[in-house]
Amino acid sequence: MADQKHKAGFVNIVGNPNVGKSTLMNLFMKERISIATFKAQTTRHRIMGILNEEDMQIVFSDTPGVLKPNYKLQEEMMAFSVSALQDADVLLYVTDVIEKPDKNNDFIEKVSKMDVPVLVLINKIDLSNQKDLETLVETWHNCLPKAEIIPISAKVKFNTDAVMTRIKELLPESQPYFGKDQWTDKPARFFVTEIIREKILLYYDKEIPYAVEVIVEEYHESEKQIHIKSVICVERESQKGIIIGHQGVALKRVCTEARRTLEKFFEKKIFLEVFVKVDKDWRSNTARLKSYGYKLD
Ligand SMILES: Nc1nc2c(ncn2[C@@H]2O[C@H](COP(=O)(O)OP(=O)(O)OP(=O)(O)O)[C@@H](O)[C@H]2O)c(=O)[nH]1
Ligand SMILES: [Mg+2]
Repeated sequence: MADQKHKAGFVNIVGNPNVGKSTLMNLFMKERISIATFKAQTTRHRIMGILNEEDMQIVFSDTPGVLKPNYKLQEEMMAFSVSALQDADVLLYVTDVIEKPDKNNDFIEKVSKMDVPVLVLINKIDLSNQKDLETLVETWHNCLPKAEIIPISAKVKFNTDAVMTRIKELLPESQPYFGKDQWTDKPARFFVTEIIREKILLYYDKEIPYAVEVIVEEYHESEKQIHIKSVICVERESQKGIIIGHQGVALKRVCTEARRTLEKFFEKKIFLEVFVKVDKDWRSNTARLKSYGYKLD
């Protein structure tokens, strides 16, 4: 169909923590672009996944879950989420069957004032029943009357194809925003830091994952292998001990699991060195946050 016009646009995924935003983006992208774990506040950045077809380019943005900031890092995370309200062509407001619709009224108020199409995706319906779901749909309809409400399950892929079809219908006519061979806005090093952070979210409790930032100090890629030197930064000396663990066992597990995931992700042999360093109170330090990439340009 030679005369068919090209469609392109920003499809931004927002919502509260832990509702399944990253899981959904990965499903749409058919790729594990954004780390997803059972812990809230897994996503800290705005991460783009670019889906290219011959006549279409969908630029998905996964964003941090909306919360009331308690420290500077969370303020920067919220700036990423709010930025996704500003340039969306289609907004996916993700909620789930667990959270209460009145949890973040200020953000929902902003969403209600948007002129672009909004799809409210009620995720995790595999955990609900027909009766409760009907009530929830009704509640969301009252909350955001202009939005389309679609119950889904990212886990069992229920209704997610229908969401994709709807997104394609709603996408405006436009030339592509990125090269048609580009699939993300983030460099390879970013995915290294995220995969290591994913292991820390999975294997450490309480405050530890939230006090961690991962940086890549060296990244050398050749045809068959990648050599990486990375540093896990924590806020205090006591956290350094916990990350390393008795006789280094805990850190070794992080290294081994991260290397495995990285090898799958990059489809190359990975040599991974990981060090641990104290970067005192980095989460509250504006200059540090900027150097770690948490400031919007
Ligand atoms: N039962 C069920 N669990 C789901 C579904 N979708 C996602 N999850 C789980 O929900 C948890 C959170 O998923 P994420 O994708 O990390 O959620 P998120 O909204 O990106 O979370 P933040 O980045 O912290 O804001 C993970 O344990 C997922 O496996 C679903 O449809 N059903
Ligand atoms: Mg996420």
